[in-house]
Amino acid sequence: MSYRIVLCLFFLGACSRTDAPTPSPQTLVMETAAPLKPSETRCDRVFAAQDLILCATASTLVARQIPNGKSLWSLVGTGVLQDLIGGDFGRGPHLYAAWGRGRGQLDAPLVLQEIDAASGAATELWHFSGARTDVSGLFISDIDRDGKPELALNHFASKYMVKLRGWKADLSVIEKSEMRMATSRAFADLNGDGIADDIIGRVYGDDAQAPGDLRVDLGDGPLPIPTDRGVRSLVAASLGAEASPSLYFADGWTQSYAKEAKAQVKRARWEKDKFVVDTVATSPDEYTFEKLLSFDVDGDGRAELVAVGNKRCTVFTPSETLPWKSRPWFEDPIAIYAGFWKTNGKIAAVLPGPNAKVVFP
Ligand SMILES: [Ca+2]
Ligand SMILES: [Ca+2]
Repeated sequence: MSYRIVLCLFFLGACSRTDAPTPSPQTLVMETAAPLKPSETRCDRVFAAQDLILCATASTLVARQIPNGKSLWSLVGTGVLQDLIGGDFGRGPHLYAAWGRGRGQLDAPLVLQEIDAASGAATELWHFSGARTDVSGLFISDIDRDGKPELALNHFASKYMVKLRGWKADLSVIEKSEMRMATSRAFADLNGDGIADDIIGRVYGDDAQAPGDLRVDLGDGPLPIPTDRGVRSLVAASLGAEASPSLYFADGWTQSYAKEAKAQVKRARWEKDKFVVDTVATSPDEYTFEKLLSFDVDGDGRAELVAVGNKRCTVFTPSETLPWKSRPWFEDPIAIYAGFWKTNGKIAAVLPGPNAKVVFP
């Protein structure tokens, strides 16, 4: 059995393509002086946060220290680890882990934990038992336009409905309304007024046949951004000569994706008083980009666009000329589960699994 199949069984639901949750677009790039050893990432999923390599296998999370790989602590959660980030939203730096359903654990609750990175001591922030306990985004952003960051969890509240729930530093809760299949969510200041705007991408629309869509709330209610079909992933980033972030999104998702969809990245850029949309990147043979990231891959001081497609991970170099030039980074069916580290001044992609490997661009 291929690892992809095993992994799909493990993350039952996470690989069911028709209604799959989009993985969180946020991947932290950590700095480390020592090279990483693949043996340190032989697990189901790997995450980078707070100078730690965090490896999850079933319900167990192991934290190892960079650079010596020494096991620091481990903890046992519920179900499987669906997402993990490091950050500070006014409570000091912590790790935040979201556990949900998985293989053999279809009834597992969704549990959000705040973890002390030094000791592994975990505090439960929230607990939810629903029909579908899948996470489709965990991040720290200003989600209520008050200029202060919140911790935000985008999660399935039922089979098709997705809800964003946020916590302020005092743990008071912000609940946003549910939307069908709103699997991509981000907050970034797209119109340059200094306030983070609410970005919602959907793989499907309001019923089984309706295509997905994209909208941005600049503070005056949702503004539609034209798409061909459903949006599979997105990232807000300032690339090339951009002074403020544009929205980059993988357009074209459809129910018969293998036949009809073509992987493409579009850019929605705010110009004066409207969004202008261009296609900046395409793949010759993939049907979608499942994850979009932005960081400086080659160390030239400028961020590139990193697109994880259904076959490979590709680096696109921003330019005024469209489409952007691309170069493949690595080909792997589990590319979606890669973590990215900076080691000896170079970025490395780290792949988990029985054939764990470290790949430089
Ligand atoms: Ca806020
Ligand atoms: Ca704004």
